[in-house]
Amino acid sequence: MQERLKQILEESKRQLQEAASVQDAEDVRVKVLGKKGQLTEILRSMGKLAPEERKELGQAANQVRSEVEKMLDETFENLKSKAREAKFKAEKIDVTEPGKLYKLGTKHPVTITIEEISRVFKSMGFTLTEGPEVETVFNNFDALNAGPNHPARDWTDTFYVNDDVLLRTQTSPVQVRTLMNQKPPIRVFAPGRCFRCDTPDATHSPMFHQVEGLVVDEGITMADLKGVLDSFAKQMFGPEARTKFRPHHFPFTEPSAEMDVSCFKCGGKGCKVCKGSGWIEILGCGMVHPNVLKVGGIDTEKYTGFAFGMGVERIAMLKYGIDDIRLLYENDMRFIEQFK
Ligand code: 2U9
Repeated sequence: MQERLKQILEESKRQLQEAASVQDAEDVRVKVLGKKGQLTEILRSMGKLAPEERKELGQAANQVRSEVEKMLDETFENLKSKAREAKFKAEKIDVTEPGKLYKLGTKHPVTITIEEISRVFKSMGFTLTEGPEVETVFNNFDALNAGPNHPARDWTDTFYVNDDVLLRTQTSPVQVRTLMNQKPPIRVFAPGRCFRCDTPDATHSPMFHQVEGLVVDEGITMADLKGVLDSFAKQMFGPEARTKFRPHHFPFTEPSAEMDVSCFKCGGKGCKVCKGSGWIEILGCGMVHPNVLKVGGIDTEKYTGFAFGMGVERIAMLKYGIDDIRLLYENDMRFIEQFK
């Protein structure tokens, strides 16, 4: 038996020296010390021996077991550290290698313009609001005091989904929703995509963007409208910008006006950009018609309001000197990249 123990020890030693992987060493452990391992069997069979023999053999077997365990520990540690080293070698990172150059995209001029307009109105305490592009005919026309025969309702001007649903022709329905869901004081602006049945040309596109705004509170007058919109023009086009208001007509406002800003190219002397007039039309505005306030259940004796609307593409084209609206939608990177 002593001879067998010696043999197990020698064999384990040799096999562990030859072990090339953690699995090889584990196989040796199972073969010698596992449930049915060579040494385990010997230890188990010792119960049958005479006490004298048992003691002697027990000591020898335990000695072999502790030596095998020690060798196993060393081999495992050794193999694991070798595996770690090999892994580090394989995953070595050359920190001096030049990085990949990723091409950074740029913001679209319409996005830049919406962000600039938004910054100005946010600074004046307006809250950004959004709404669906597919709207009800009620929110887009009826609520805005556009009578049943209003020309804009014509199917040739509007993309109808069915008799009651359409693609919004302006962002006004967003403010209609606000009027119906909120109580004054209201101070919101709504940027977004709009749709009209227009054949594309240098100044028209069937899809375009607007920013509209709405203020409703006690004691709001035309002076508030002029103050806010003059301040907007100065923040958007520079502190030297002047504004003037010309009477106009919209069904949803009364009185209504269009606002011109002094030409930011020539300062008002007259040039190609302002077509010699010194003024550039940039938005429409007015005091909210009482019929529109009533849709939101607002007491028109107590509250008044003003509203405005502007075409984003028009402002972007004026600011960046773009002479054809279609350039904005062609996705030509050589064009887009100029607006960094
Ligand atoms: C509510 C009440 C009033 C929004 C307004 C304009 C004047 C306007 C045009 C500018 C150029 C549209 O893109 S454009 O063709 N818009 O002139 N929009 S006042 O008035 C509202 C909106 C909602 C509830």
